[in-house]
Amino acid sequence: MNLGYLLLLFLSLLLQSCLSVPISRFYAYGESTDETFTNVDDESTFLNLTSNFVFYGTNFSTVFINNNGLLSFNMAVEGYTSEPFPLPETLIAPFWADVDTRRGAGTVYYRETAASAIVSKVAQDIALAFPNQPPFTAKTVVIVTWSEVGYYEKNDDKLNTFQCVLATDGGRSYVIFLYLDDGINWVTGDASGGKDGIGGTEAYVGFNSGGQNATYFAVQGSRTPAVIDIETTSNVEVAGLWIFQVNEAEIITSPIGSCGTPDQLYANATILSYNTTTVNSTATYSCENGYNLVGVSVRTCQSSGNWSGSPPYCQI
Ligand SMILES: *[C@@H]1O[C@H](CO)[C@@H](O)[C@H](O)[C@H]1NC(C)=O
Ligand SMILES: *[C@@H]1O[C@H](CO)[C@@H](O)[C@H](O)[C@H]1NC(C)=O
Ligand SMILES: *[C@@H]1O[C@H](CO)[C@@H](O)[C@H](O)[C@H]1NC(C)=O
Ligand SMILES: *[C@@H]1O[C@H](CO)[C@@H](O)[C@H](O)[C@H]1NC(C)=O
Ligand SMILES: *[C@@H]1O[C@H](CO)[C@@H](O)[C@H](O)[C@H]1NC(C)=O
Ligand SMILES: *[C@@H]1O[C@H](CO)[C@@H](O)[C@H](O)[C@H]1NC(C)=O
Ligand SMILES: *[C@@H]1O[C@H](CO)[C@@H](O)[C@H](O)[C@H]1NC(C)=O
Ligand SMILES: [Ca+2]
Ligand SMILES: [Ca+2]
Repeated sequence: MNLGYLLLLFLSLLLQSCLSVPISRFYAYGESTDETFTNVDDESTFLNLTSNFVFYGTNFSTVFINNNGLLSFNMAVEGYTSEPFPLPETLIAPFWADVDTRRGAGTVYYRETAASAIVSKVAQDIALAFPNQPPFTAKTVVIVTWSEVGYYEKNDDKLNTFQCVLATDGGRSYVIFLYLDDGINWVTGDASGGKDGIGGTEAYVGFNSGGQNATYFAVQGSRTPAVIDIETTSNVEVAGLWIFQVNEAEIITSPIGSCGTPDQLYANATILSYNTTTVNSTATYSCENGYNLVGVSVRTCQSSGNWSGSPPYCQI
């Protein structure tokens, strides 16, 4: 390893630590403003909305909040093991896995609001994610926060903190997922094949239109071990922040960071650099001196939202 490489590594770590989601980046939540949902396992509640939320082209007036990291329309969904989309239910999955808040392992906060501070924070986030769209003024915003939640069965040794924000002006609708810096520490419950919150069937992150021929959008890493690092990935170049437009027939991901952080499948081939995560960005991989790289050394962010090729590895 030479000095230039170490410097690059240091700078990229520094950059990453600045552009992450601390608790102060979350939308305001708490006992004084929100309804809470605590000391439960697979339960659900709902909010009747003051303004319809348009999702995959359909108006919904009620949103169900399911304890297991999942929102749904039409009905509550109590499934605790994530299933691969497409599914018949209409779903928004910030982190669908077996949350268990019994024994005081966390709280789920939720509320609907049109407070001006929230509406302007949403406007800023939408402007960040969709810089070419006209300004957005939400009529209503739903904020659901899973704060330091444990996992089935009654485990509190590892806790997750994440938030899901729904915003609509009656026409355009957006969903924002926020994952706390270092805030995702388990991905599976004991009844989903996991042990100590790891392994088994991991959490799913994405959107599902529902119905007979459902369309869906899965965030890369869903239902894989990689989902434990979701607080380090992004589609807007802020680690842990994901922003989507959801009212059209297809989910629209932010064009500013479409590929997310490039993946490093093998520990022995490290990512030397990547400029951005937008379309046409490049990620360069390298090996230590004396080793040869097997596979492509440069991957390009494609408009499909995937890095081209697959991660390389190193051999003597
Ligand atoms: C929510 O809306 C449904 C259907 O319109 C109604 O039956 C129910 O009473 C409402 N619940 C609350 C808490 O407002
Ligand atoms: C949804 O409701 C709005 C009014 O809130 C209406 O203008 C719009 O046409 C409806 N859209 C659909 C797809 O039903
Ligand atoms: C779903 O797709 C099948 C096969 O393409 C088709 O026969 C069916 O009519 C579709 N159903 C709906 C509700 O669109
Ligand atoms: C992008 O990668 C995902 C899996 O991570 C895969 O399901 C999808 O088909 C890929 N898309 C394209 C266009 O290659
Ligand atoms: C990416 O590069 C291709 C080929 O050079 C070009 O056609 C396309 O417009 C570029 N896309 C963006 C978003 O820059
Ligand atoms: C990233 O770097 C590559 C190679 O230098 C360059 O071709 C590409 O345009 C850059 N992309 C962005 C988005 O800066
Ligand atoms: C690097 O990792 C790959 C995949 O695990 C392995 O096949 C390869 O032998 C490793 N190379 C070295 C030099 O350890
Ligand atoms: Ca549960
Ligand atoms: Ca993590």
